[in-house]
Formats: sequence, C-alpha cells, structure tokens
Amino acid sequence: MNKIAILIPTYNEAVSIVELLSKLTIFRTNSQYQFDLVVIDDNSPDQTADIVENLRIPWVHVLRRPNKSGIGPAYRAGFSKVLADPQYTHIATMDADGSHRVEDLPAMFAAISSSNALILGTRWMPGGCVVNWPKSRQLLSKTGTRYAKVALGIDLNDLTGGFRIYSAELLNSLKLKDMDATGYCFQIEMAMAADAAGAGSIQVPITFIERIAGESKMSLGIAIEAFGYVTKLGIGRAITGIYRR
Ligand SMILES: Nc1nc2c(ncn2[C@@H]2O[C@H](COP(=O)(O)OP(=O)(O)O)[C@@H](O)[C@H]2O)c(=O)[nH]1
Ligand SMILES: [Mg+2]
Repeated sequence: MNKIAILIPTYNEAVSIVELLSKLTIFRTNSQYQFDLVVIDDNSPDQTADIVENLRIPWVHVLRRPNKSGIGPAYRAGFSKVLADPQYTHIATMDADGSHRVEDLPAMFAAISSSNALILGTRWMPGGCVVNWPKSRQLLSKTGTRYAKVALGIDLNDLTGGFRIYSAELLNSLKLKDMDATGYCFQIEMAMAADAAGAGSIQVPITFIERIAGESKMSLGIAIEAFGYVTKLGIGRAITGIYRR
C-alpha cells in the first residue's frame, strides 16, 4: 500500500492553510489513499506555524525553519525529513494558497504507479486551465515553461508548476544535497533532474485557481533568478549531455 507525504511550503499563509487543511481533512476521511502532511514554514510573522500546530491534527506535522529562504531550501528540508521515514512511498508537493485544488488530488494520486515517473499537475494542456490569473502571470508562466523546454530539451508543458508527486525511490536517487535553486526555478531544476535520471513523466491536467487570501511571493528577482538558472542549466546540459544523474 502506498503512503504519501504531502509537503506544503508556507510563508504568511495563516488564512489559506486553515482553509486548505479543512478541505484536506474531508478528503482524507473519504479517501482510499493514505497520506500525511508536512507544512514547511519559514518563521512566518503571521504565526502560520503556531496556528497549524494548535489545530493538533495528528497527521499534520510542522517543520519550522528559522527564516524565509525560498521554496527550494524549504522543499529540500521537507524532502530530507520525509525520506528519513521509510513508511512514505511517495512525496507530493502543493501550494498552501488554494491554487492547487484538493479536487485535483484524486487524479494526481490515481496516476501513481509502480514506476518512478514524475507526476506533474499541468495547467497548459487539454483539460487543464488557470482561473483568475492576470494575463501578465499567465504570460510569464507560459513563456518561462516554453523557454525552459527549449533550453533544457524537456518535453513537459508545465515546468514551473509545483503540484507534483515524486516516488521516494526517485528522490533518493537524486543528488538533492548538490541542488541549490532558491526560488521557483527549484521546480525546473527538479523536473530536469528527474528527466536526467530517466524517470519519465505523467502529466495530469489541473485547474489552477489564483489565491483569494494572502499575497503571492513571486517577484522580479525570482523571475530573473529562474531565467539565469535555466540558461545556466541549459548550457551545462548541452555541454555534458546529462544532468546530475
Ligand atoms: N517556506 C516557504 N514557503 C514559501 C516561500 N515562498 C513562497 N512560499 C510558499 O510557496 C507556495 C507558492 O507561493 P506563492 O506566493 O503562492 O507563489 P505564486 O503562486 O507563484 O504566486 C505558497 O504556499 C507560499 O506560501 C518561502 O520563502 N518559504
Ligand atoms: Mg500562489
């Protein structure tokens, strides 16, 4: 039987995470899937971590980090926590702000197989869509994915999306300690590492809904970091033909 650890990075998500936890609780009660949750919080000033802990939900854990250092380091800390626990066969990742819908989890979970394929919630494919996202963000996301696709030679439609499932075996085979992407290029770095490891992939169409509460942490700095990072990875991949197997 598969057991999934869902990792959710948070920074000032007090309102959104409570809403998400209540939806996940309902889903979990009626679900055939077994999963636990790890909220990875970067010392949010709005007390996100305390609020989650005070709910005392036995299957929800909080990983506290000292300060805001981007989703890359947060996720890598989360990976190392759950990979140390052999009960977890799969690790899912999702945002706290409701953009990744609990309603899409059954299709994501149903894509789990005995292979190590990366399961990628995908906005930009038939059946997938975005709701209430400004045109500028849509353009940035589509352009970013298109650029990364060409630069890295990876045929996936949503390289920047963070709604994913990795097998523990796949994550254990990757050199996570050597990875250093900070912002959203972390997602690209992980997709590329999985591709280089020959894991294969399964794209699942998802509906991405722009957050209602709280603020996006997306910034120009993060976009520039991603552009520079993809260019660097692309050149490295072109030279070596392979990446961090
Ligand atoms: N722990 C942690 N979580 C973060 C950080 N930056 C963003 N997040 C979380 O990552 C997820 C995606 O961020 P969000 O701001 O919604 O990005 P957007 O959807 O691209 O606008 C949310 O759950 C955020 O709270 C960070 O520096 N540390
Ligand atoms: Mg968001």
